[in-house]
Formats: sequence, C-alpha cells, structure tokens
Amino acid sequence: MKPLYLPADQPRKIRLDLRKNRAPSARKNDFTRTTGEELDHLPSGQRISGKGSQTRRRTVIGEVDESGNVVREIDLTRCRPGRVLRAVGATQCQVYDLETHQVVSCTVRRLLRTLSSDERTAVVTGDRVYYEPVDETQGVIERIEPRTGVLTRSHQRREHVIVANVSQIVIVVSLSQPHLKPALIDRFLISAAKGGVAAIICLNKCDLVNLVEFQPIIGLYSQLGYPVIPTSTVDGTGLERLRHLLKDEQSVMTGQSGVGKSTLLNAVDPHWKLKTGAVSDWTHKGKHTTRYAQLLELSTGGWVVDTPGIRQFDLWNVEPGEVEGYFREFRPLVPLCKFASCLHLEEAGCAVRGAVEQGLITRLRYESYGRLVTGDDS
Ligand SMILES: Nc1nc2c(ncn2[C@@H]2O[C@H](COP(=O)(O)OP(=O)(O)OP(=O)(O)O)[C@@H](O)[C@H]2O)c(=O)[nH]1
Ligand SMILES: [Mg+2]
Ligand SMILES: [Zn+2]
Repeated sequence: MKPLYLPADQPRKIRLDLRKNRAPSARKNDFTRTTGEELDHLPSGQRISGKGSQTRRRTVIGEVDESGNVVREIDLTRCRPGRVLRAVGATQCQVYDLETHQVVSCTVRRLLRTLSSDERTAVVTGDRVYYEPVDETQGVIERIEPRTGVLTRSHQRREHVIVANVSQIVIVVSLSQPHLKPALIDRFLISAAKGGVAAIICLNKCDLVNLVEFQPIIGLYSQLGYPVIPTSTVDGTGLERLRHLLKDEQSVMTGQSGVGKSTLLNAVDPHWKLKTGAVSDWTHKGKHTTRYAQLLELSTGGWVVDTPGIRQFDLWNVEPGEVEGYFREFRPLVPLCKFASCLHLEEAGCAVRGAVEQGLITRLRYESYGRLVTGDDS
C-alpha cells in the first residue's frame, strides 16, 4: 500500500511551475525535484492566492510514482496552508488556516481517503495540510505534508497515529487516583523514541501523596536523562516548569484517563477552558472526559495537543529483539552477554540480568522490559 504521506527522506514529488504565457517547451525545464520539506517554505500569501504579477504563475504539486509518472496534480494556487486542530471521525476535521487564522471545517479528498484505507483516519491532529476552500467556513484537504514526530500505538492490529508533527511528548501519570503505573511510562518512552520525539515525565497530583516516597521513581527516570516534573494543579507545584518546557515547542500530553492532562493544560493557559472530569470514587479511574485529540496554540508560542485518556497503550511494530535498545541503561551491558541473540530473560551468561542482581539496573525496569518482550500485559 502506498503511504498516504510521503516520507521526508524519499523525494517522490515534483513541483511544476507553469507560466501560462510562455512557450510550452519551457514547462519541462521548470520541473524541479523537491522534497516534502521544501513545501513548508513555499512563500505564503501571493503565490498561493495568486495576486498582482504572480497571477500568471500557477504552482502545481505533482505526486509521482516510482517510475516518475505523475499520478496526481494539485493546483496550489487554489489551496491554502493549514494545520489540523482536530480530526473528527474518519474524514472530517477542523483546520486552522495559517494565514487567515480562521478555523475551517474540512473533508478529505476522496483519493487521499483511499490511499489511507489501512489507517484509522486519513488525517490526524497536528497534520500540516493544504486545503481548497469551498466557502469561508468549509474546505477540502488536498494534500497532507510528510509527518515528522509522531505518537502512534497499535490498535486492533493496525497502526493508530494519535498525533503528528510533535517535538516532545509529555507523559502524564498521576501519583494517586488513578495510582501510578511505571510500566506505562516505559511504553510511552519507547513510543516516543520510535516516533522520533523527546519525552518529559509529569508526575501529577503530587498534592495527594508524600513525594518523598516517590523519590526512587523520580531519581530513576532523571538518571536515565528524562526530565521529570512533579506537578499539582491544586497547589501549583511544577506548573511554571511545565509552562517553560511547553513554550515554543510542539508537544502532546498523553496518559491514562483521569490523570489530569486537561486540568494541567487549563492551569498552563486558563483561557482554553478544557472540559475536565472527576475520577470515579470506587475505581479511581477517569471517565474519558476528553473525546478527541485537540491541537491548542500557546500564547507564549508553540502548540500543544490534549489527547483522550488511553485505556490500553500497545506499541506498534516493536519486535522483541528491539526492546533492549529502548532501555537506555541496558545498552552498555548488551554487548557483554554471552549470546549475541540474548533476550535477557533466561539465557545463561546474561550481563543484563547480572546487572539487575547487583542492583545496577532496577527490578522495576527489568520487569517492565520482560513484560514487553514476552507480551505479557498482566
Ligand atoms: N488532587 C488533584 N486532583 C487533580 C489534579 N489534576 C487534576 N485533578 C483532578 O483529576 C480529575 C481528572 O482530571 P482531567 O484533567 O479531566 O483528566 P484527563 O487526564 O484530562 O482525563 P481524560 O480527558 O479522561 O483523559 C479532575 O477531577 C481533576 O480536578 C491535581 O494536581 N491534584
Ligand atoms: Mg482530558
Ligand atoms: Zn542478556
């Protein structure tokens, strides 16, 4: 299946500059190979809207297949650049027009939908797109830019891209109600590394616990090089640091339902007024208050996505033998194992297990590793 978006390292599209009043032979020479990245730097405004002396110029994006045949042409003079604020259902989304700053309801061009039939949705929150306006409030998405920095999970044996074009993920866990699940932190850390994004760990609701008891966890992840921020929306702990870390970045808040993602964002920027929900008294679980991943613009610069709480976070496309590479503290030991194929479970002469026995690797992380490799979720 042809990917819906073009990987940035494979220039498979060409930009055609058509000058209507020139000799047709000039057209061919104007074929310029571009990568998807260059589209971001297209001068906005005149070229897109076609004003003044630029009106004779028509910029067309042609997508080419492996043999160089143009399979589809998009006339960019009719399109406007935007960012997907929220994907609703499989083909509907809200797009923020990057020039007019208006929000437009868009559908997705049929061809793009077909190409994405093996994904859950054609567009995802955070996508950079070109859309053709139908009227002032509606449009049709013609192009989705190559995605960088994605948060994905495996859902019903398919890849589910939760959000695209982020630079960091903020893993929000709560220290109480719902109680902390360190193994979930490890899954998110792997997903971040796999998606090419940095990770921050936010330990929320620290007003409900004695933080001293959580020093081992704070120390563990800090030592591994991840920023760890204890926060509380009740007493304000850590909020200034969180604001600072979000400023000018493209972030996504992720974690279980009820851990306080939306409440934290409301504390960061009160004008968002995101809906928040109480945690159930007896299960201490959240009630899935946030229904869609939603992109929000920070008044200090940058963007952040609030996401719905995830019930089950399964990794997409991670092989058992790959997991060790995502456990930073294992890496220096892996070459010392007796067998090159060692999965660090039962094998003889395993340096990783030796390190666990000597207390150099925490049992918590080792057990979390074991569950990921064996696929035992319990
Ligand atoms: N004690 C305490 N409660 C908090 C804190 N942060 C959030 N809460 C409460 O936790 C509950 C859930 O908060 P939400 O912000 O709705 O949680 P969420 O992570 O957005 O949940 P979903 O949208 O369902 O994924 C609310 O009742 C909040 O008031 C905190 O720092 N301390
Ligand atoms: Mg929420
Ligand atoms: Zn080993």
